[in-house]
Amino acid sequence: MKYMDPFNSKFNAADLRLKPEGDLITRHLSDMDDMYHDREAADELLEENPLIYRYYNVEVPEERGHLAHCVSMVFPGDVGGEYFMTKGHFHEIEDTAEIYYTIQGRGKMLMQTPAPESRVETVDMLPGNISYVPPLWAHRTINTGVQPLVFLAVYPGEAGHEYGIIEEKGFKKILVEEDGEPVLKDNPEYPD
Ligand code: PAN
Ligand code: ZN
Repeated sequence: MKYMDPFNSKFNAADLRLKPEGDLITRHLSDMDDMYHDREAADELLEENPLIYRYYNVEVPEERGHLAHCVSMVFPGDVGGEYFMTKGHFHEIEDTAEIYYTIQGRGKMLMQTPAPESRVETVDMLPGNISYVPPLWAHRTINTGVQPLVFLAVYPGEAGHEYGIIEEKGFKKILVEEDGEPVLKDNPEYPD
């Protein structure tokens, strides 16, 4: 392994930007509209095509020994009652874990084990919470609040991201707002 020089990144809470910016990824509704279960509501909101989330990947080599890290922010909003959320993924190298540290906002992380068990758990994401994603669990971040949900994530450099399974099947549960509260419900489209 080669030496790499130590460095800082700085997150500015006032403008929600990271410096140096690294690799900035933005996800608008059009990047994930078929992940929401209310097709009509998604189509209506597509005219506006809101920014759902963005994340800054600090540039470190994607290899074993390094710790990839990134600051993400999921904006507040919903599609037919289903909160704005990340796409969600498994790690390509399945036995790699991850730590999320919530900086600001309010939300939940939805996690699920691989089929056929497909066991679902959620943990609260509140400022100061350190959330552990154990190896094997798919994870999606959901903003249930009115401010951007901002968090730092740290994971092994070699982990990689597998989006296909979630794109195809979704999660077994969805998080929707009912009477102003988040309620976890069965995903009606989840295959048996
Ligand atoms: C996070 C996520 C980030 C964006 O850094 O990659 O929040 O979510 P999606 O990758 O699901 O679009 C992470 O879990 N990295 O492994
Ligand atoms: Zn991850």
